[in-house]
Amino acid sequence: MNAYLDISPEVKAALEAGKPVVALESTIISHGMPYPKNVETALLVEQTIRDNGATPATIAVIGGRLKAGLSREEIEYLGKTGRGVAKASRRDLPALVARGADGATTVATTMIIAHMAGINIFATGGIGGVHRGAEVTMDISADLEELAQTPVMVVCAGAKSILDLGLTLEYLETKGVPVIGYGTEELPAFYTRESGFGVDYRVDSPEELASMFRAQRDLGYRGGMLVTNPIPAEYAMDKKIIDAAIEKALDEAKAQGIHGKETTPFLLAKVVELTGGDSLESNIKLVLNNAKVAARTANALCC
Ligand code: PSU
Ligand code: MN
Repeated sequence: MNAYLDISPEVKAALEAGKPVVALESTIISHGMPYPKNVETALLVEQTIRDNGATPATIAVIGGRLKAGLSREEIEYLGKTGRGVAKASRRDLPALVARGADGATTVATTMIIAHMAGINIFATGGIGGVHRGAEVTMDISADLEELAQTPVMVVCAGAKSILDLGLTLEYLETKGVPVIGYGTEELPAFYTRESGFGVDYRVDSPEELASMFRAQRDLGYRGGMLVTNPIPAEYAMDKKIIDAAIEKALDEAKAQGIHGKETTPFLLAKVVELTGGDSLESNIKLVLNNAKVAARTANALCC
């Protein structure tokens, strides 16, 4: 086992017994949602994983240690500190470990640590991708490269249209990452069920997801698989409202010269502010829905 990795007793017991475990990220807690909803949601997501027969392993860096499985206090700390905690993507881990610092893990880093711990499935809200205007800024999330090289299945609700969804799909195609629609042929756009872009394959059951992932492993691929699970219709947002908020958030980011790792957290917070919290409720519901699918797939994968 990696010398920097701490697996919580509960997660360790589950892994040793060959029981299903689902990884969860922590940037969604610190940078993706406001306090206290972020902490409430993180705990509710863990409960949803348990209710669906798997063990949750929320991942973060605490005091330079890579943690798979957090205590309630650690989740509370990340949620309360919010954007005061470093957002840790792949390039940040060496510094955080060497300095004994704390970090909230993005999709990329959560995949890295999950894989180190022997966890092969991970549930979240949305992934990072190719930003709008990336042909000039070259702002492409490290999440996409991680999907190309780390063998973890990521269950999300697609990507927010703060990103260029078409270019994000092109990038994933180039990198050989299968993009699966869960019960849909269309890529979901996080707050809405439709995006106008197709997925590579539609899959309708956790068992079928498990068999595709198994086949990918058996073929000797290095990379992961992206499962996109649409938000339940009753919680989906009005496309016009969310599109207007996203356009406004993008304009403000541009006006304020926001760039680099600040871009995504800035846009996420602005969208919540502009929609008066409606988008936050949708966000919470879709994460819970992804947790359920991931837990069921973890069961199908291991047993
Ligand atoms: N998209 C969301 N919610 C989030 C994120 C993205 O809808 O919380 C977070 C995730 O942790 C994701 C990260 O991995 O932002 C991507 O950041 P960047 O674009 O800087 O790679
Ligand atoms: Mn970026």
